[in-house]
Amino acid sequence: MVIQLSNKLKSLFIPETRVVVFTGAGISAESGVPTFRGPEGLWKKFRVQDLATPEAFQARPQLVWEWYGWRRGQIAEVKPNPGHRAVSEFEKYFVDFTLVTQNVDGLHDRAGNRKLLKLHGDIWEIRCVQCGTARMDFTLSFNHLPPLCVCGGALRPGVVWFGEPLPAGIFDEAVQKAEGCDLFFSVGTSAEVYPAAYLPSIAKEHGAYVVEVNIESSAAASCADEVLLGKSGEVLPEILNYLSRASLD
Ligand code: BJW
Repeated sequence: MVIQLSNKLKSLFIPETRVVVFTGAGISAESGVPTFRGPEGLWKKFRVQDLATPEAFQARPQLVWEWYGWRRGQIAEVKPNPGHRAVSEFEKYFVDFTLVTQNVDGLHDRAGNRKLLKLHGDIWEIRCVQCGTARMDFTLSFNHLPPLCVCGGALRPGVVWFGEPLPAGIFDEAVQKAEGCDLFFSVGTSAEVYPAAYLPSIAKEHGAYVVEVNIESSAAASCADEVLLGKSGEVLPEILNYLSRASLD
């Protein structure tokens, strides 16, 4: 695949450029993780209010756990794809680099990214609703649903449901990075869920060059300087090629 990049974008391919990559479910689609809002998206088959709100968990914790157990099982079977791997190479190339993800699947960690802000938590984390203790737990099935904490409280998936605040300090740090970057990539997100969806326009308002990578234009396109239409697993490795060539020049 050959994609056309503007000269402006190519001129930013130097290690000193401050870069933020903001990702959503689309980057994991090619690994086989379903997105939320596409024709095959999770929210076409399941109701948000039954599964992804604190009220749903309070009313039917077992159902919510079963659904997250099914998703954990799906994610355990898949691997990071070339899009994830390209983003982990970006982290090595740019001196000031931040990955801000809405994804909970852990595929960016598995691809090797370390400068990572997770806005919506992590499906592999479990947290007690009573004492707040959290830990990573890669167990696929539990003896009792909901599993219980040593304090006796119910354990829940460490993700952010609708109506819940984002993890303390994480969104503020993402805003700070968006405000201070020169180049902002919005990758594989519909940019419909707030406050995360403010980030592309925050970056733009503070002078960043904003590039969207998506199979179709999203809400983020309205503030993008450049829209690269295509699969992130093809477009991002292509950008990495340009970076590698730029570093040889
Ligand atoms: C490809 C591709 C390929 C496909 N290559 N591309 C204004 C301000 C603030 C809040 C609000 C507001 N307006 C409304 C709200 C409330 C609400 C909200 O945003 N609602 C909207 C739906 C209108 N927000 C919240 O409730 C948030 N919390 C909050 O606001 O708290 C306030 C508060 C403060 C203090 C006290 C109490 C409360 C929380 C939002 C939590 C979102 N949670 C989820 C579930 C996570 C757990 C789980 O996985 O189960 O997060 S919902 C779901 O959407 C998930 C995602 O991270 C998120 C975003 O979805 P994403 O990643 O963009 O996926 P899709 O499917 O939408 O898009 C995929 C894209 O990929 C598409 O564009 C495709 O084209 C593309 N694509 N294949 C490239 N191969």
